[in-house]
Amino acid sequence: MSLSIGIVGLPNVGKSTLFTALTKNAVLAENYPFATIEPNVGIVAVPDARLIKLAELAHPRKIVPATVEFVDIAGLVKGAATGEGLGNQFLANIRETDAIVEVVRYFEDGNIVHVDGKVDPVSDAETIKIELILADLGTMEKVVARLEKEAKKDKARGAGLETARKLQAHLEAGHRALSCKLTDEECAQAADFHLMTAKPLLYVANIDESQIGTELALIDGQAPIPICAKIESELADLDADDASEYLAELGLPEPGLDVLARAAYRLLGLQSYFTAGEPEVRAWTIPLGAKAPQAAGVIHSDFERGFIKAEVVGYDDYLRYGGEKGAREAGRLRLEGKDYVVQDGDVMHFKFNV
Ligand SMILES: Nc1nc2c(ncn2[C@@H]2O[C@H](COP(=O)(O)OP(=O)(O)OP(=O)(O)O)[C@@H](O)[C@H]2O)c(=O)[nH]1
Ligand SMILES: [Mg+2]
Repeated sequence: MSLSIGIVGLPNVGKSTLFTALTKNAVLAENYPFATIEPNVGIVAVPDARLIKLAELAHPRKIVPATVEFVDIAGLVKGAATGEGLGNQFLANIRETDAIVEVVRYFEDGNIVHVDGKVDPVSDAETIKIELILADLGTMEKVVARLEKEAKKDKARGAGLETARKLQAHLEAGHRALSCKLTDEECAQAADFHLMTAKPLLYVANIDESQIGTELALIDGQAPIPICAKIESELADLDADDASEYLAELGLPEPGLDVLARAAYRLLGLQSYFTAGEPEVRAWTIPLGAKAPQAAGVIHSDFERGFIKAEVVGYDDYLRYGGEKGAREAGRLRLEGKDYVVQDGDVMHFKFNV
């Protein structure tokens, strides 16, 4: 499962600064060096300290973290949906991402122009919300026209038309598609429309050093994740020791990027399980509630198709008994079948037959 996140926001709020910090961040990333697909697409390792602990016991040749793809686009401005600025043409680049991170400017800096003349997070977020809704309305206009045509020829093919109209009305009322109540079937149809406002959204408050530790007001009912993009990009240039010293100086327990990665996982209802052996210790991304065969399928579809059983050691047991061998001897290695609901941090081996 390749998880992808689009970065949006007004111009000059620090999107590219955050993107650069994310993609420079070398934590565990040697197996995924900043993989540039296009200049604005970066593959980022998901920081997970558990990988290091597992590696201390399994002595693998390499460590492979889970990854997230970030896509940076140009800033959106008021009127983007009707052709103002550059941003709107780049929205297409993030149409197929799984989630959106919206960078909102909190930092004050007279040298950095704010497009609307003053720093106002709530109003800025409202501007972006409106532009994204307008972009979605543009999409829906085309979708509805197409489905109407198809429905005329063949009723069954117009099945999504009602859903499309429902979403259109919801967007016209000024709401995000995400808040539209849909049945499972309607949801499946709506997925084809690739609406921006149907994606889960995280706000990142790009703050000043002086704002570290201050409480931030909610944006549209959500707590923003405070990140000092400028500091993060400086941190990314330091080696591990210097970075932790710098963090301590600033009074930060961990880099903001780690907080962001975790928040994104939570937002999307994801978790990790691990495989640990001599070739590699590796994190795999699965949805919360995934069963063993689905987890196996993330490694290879054959593993899912021919799933027989899984050998599972809980993360804590793996550490407590010094690895797989110890856990097995202590009777803490379980055999689980196809209905097993995988737990975050499980260390797993799959038996399969194809
Ligand atoms: N003082 C201060 N400046 C910042 C901070 N983050 C970014 N900047 C500066 O703000 C300017 C714009 O940052 P970018 O990251 O390019 O902004 P952007 O959102 O990508 O802008 P567009 O791509 O034009 O939409 C740059 O000069 C950054 O150095 C911050 O936390 N504090
Ligand atoms: Mg930029």
